[in-house]
Amino acid sequence: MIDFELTDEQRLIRETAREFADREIVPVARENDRNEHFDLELVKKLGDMGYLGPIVAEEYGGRGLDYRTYALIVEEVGRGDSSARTVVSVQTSLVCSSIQRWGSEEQKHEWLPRLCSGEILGCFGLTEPDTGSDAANLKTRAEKTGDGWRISGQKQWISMGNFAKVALVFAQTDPEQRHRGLAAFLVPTDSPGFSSSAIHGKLGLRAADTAELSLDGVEVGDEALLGRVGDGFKVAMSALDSGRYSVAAGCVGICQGCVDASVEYSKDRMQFDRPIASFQLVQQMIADMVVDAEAARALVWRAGWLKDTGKPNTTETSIAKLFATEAAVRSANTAIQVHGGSGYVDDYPVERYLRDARVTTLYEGTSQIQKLIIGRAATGINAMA
Ligand code: COS
Repeated sequence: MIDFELTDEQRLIRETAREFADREIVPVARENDRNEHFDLELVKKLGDMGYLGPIVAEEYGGRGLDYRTYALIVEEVGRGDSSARTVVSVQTSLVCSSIQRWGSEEQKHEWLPRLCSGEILGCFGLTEPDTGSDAANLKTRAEKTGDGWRISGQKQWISMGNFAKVALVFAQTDPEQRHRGLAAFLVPTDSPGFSSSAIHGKLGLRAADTAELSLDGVEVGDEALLGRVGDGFKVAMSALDSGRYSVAAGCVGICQGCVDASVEYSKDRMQFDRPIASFQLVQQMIADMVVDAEAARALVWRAGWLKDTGKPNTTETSIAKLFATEAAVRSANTAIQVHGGSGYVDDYPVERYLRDARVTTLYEGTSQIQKLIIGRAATGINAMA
């Protein structure tokens, strides 16, 4: 049975993450956002805390935590700053969890300890300029050479792509086989033919690095293959089962941050000789945010419980991701309303919450893709076929 009571260890980990976020993330979030600064000092601190691979087994340098405990950490980091949360999510859920699940012993020992400590960063190269929702239809090609592979193609919207030392690259080996021809490769980013360029002008996540990757005849050995040829789509989908969960947990943090900021502001702000928190219409906005935060958290914990108990969870993860990301956008918008004009400038975190939340209904599967996954499970009919 699902149990909402946290263990003593979970409570301690949550409290530690909360203090860490308040001490190390919140004070630098505004300047990093203003300056589009990818904060490597903060990345190092995240690594020192063990937040860059908490669900990885201890023998590979992780903390061996379960998914529910992971969500507690991600929520607190997400409350602090979604750009920092992106580092945790990409490194842990998209890169480390893929290597842990699909990698050989050699690959796990080669990459996981350095990724978990934050010594190096990884990135996840699935999306392409012409391939987003229809992930199986990607154009990057991997051709067999004598003792390895030659990879060519473009990847788009890749978080941490300018800083990563290893890129998990998805490529087609045989277009006739469609998704069953895909393969996943662990590509060192200093390989000849590999280059990246930064994407600027984003609405939010300005302190997160986002890149376009170019692979021009990049040569890798057979040992770079993660899983077998043909496993690539499953590697990607299983990574997204973890990644969507992490995004959802981060959005719980945004929802909670909106509640906290709005409660504090509305109790201080006086109008008509009383704090605006005493007005019913303001309390209604706060109540809506509280309900969103609580419901999103419950859905995330339910998905985490399914993962921890080894039960199927793709649909439940999509439900949590859909609800939590939409709730974060809604709550951030409402929180600005509570703050009035003050909410429109970056003296308070709420305008950044809105800008940062907005991408979460787009990436790692749009809200529409999540609905199609949920709709397919409900009806038994695949609207994407
Ligand atoms: N874990 C492991 N394997 C999975 C899986 C999962 N969560 N989900 C599907 N698979 C497997 C299926 O079992 C099937 O295997 P077989 O080839 O052996 O039959 C295969 O993958 C294809 O399954 P299916 O045709 O049902 O595909 P899906 O419906 O799962 O995928 C969508 C289609 C549109 C849902 C998928 O492409 C998707 O999620 N798109 C969005 C991509 C995305 O999120 N992009 C953002 C990238 S990160 S910014």
